[in-house]
Amino acid sequence: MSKLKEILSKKIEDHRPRTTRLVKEFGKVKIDEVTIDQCIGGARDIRSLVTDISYLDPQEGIRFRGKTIPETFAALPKANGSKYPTVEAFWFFLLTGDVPTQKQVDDVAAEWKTRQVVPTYVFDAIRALPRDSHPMVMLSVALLTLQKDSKFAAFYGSGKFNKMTAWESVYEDASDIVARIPVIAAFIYNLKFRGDKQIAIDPKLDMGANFAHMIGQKEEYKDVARMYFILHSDHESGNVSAHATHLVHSALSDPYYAYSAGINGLAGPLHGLANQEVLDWTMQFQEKYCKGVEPTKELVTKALWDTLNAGQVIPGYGHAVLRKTDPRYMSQREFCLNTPGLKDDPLFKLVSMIFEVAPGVLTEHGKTKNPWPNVDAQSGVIQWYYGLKEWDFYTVLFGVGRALGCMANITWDRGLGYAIERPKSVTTAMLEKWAAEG
Ligand code: NMX
Ligand code: MLT
Repeated sequence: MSKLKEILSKKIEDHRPRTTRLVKEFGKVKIDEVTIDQCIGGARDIRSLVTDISYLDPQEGIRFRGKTIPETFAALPKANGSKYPTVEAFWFFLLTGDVPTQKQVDDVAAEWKTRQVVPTYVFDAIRALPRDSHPMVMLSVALLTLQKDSKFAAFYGSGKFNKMTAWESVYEDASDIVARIPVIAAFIYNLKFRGDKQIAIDPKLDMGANFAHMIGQKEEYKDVARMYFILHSDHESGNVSAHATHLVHSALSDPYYAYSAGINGLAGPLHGLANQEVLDWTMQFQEKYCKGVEPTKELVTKALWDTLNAGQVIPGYGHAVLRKTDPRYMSQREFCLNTPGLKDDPLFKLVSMIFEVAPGVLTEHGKTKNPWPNVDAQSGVIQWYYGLKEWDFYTVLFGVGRALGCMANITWDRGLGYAIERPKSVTTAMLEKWAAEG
């Protein structure tokens, strides 16, 4: 058993009595009530999921294991010669809640090296798809292709299945997925956008650095990858990708089925695909409004109103929970401001101008509860600057990062024996009856 798994085993053992006690002694304590608009309106704000991996405060934004983004970056051991932590260090932290020592990070890195080799049949399956398939389809199919070797599914089918130890095989699949997904993503990128020029894994590199290497990127991109994967990892468990993963796994579908479902949800334009939509919107703005002229706040304002008046959303703005600027937006903005070249990049300047104007326009428009930017408004511009201009690929990057949160969550779901998820539905006539009764 790996060191990380040993530590996790103890953490799960220690945690179980807390969950058992809450259900047994306090199971009927009310923590929320449900209104008709919540029932029709996407279950917004209903407290009905439990996770200790991350928590999203509407004003403050995300905390991973109790730490804000700057606290997380400051606390974790850094990659060699970098200001950013390795993804391996972050994985240890997400799973256990402990800041790892360098030795513990090295152990995770060594464990991932043994897991990261992707079987050839996965690449064959991706190649068999029409080449104009969306990269998210390729990623989802790749995960399903790996399902046949699921250790959780094998354990379930072994006749020795046991609820207390089931998490151990989820951990195995989850670790395989987080170690392999950057390799699969790099393969998809190279296949679709680099004329199938594939680059072999460099076993000396940490996960973020190896991803940069495998897609033929320059040295500076290594930090972009580390930062990006960590920032996109988790956003508590009600967001579409995490919730879909949790829901599917709650039926004891293995992590491959579960995360493929999560990826399918992430591919939606109101969720992860918004980052490619942001670039699309910005490029269309330049094309349509800035022919031969520099962008101005007036032009941006006009374009925003044209989008809203056409009944469309402004991609990268608004959020179901957040009520202020997403700290993941600010963290990426800070990266841009601290990177010579990027700071003065015309696209970054335009995105910053949109940031100055859009909240006012959205407030005046009066529909959205949150006029501030979310993570997706800032991520594409960084990729673009480093030459990764194929924005169809951006949600795959999101999916590589989100695997960390989703896999940590379902490992704990099994550790704590969470039930199959099955909310109750009602009919419209029932709602009308309760409405009439007041
Ligand atoms: N532009 C225009 N209208 C908006 C926007 C926006 N950015 N955000 C919300 N609204 C509208 C929304 O469509 C709804 O209209 P209607 O009553 O006609 O249905 C109204 O404002 C109320 O919506 P909210 O309660 O503020 O937002 P909700 O929680 O339903 O949705 C999002 C949250 C994120 C889906 C929504 O803000 C949105 O569509 N944003 C643009 C897409 C985006 O950036 N998604 C990425 C989210 C982050 N991620 O990575 O997943
Ligand atoms: C996310 O990172 O999942 C998005 O911000 C959407 C959400 O939290 O609902």
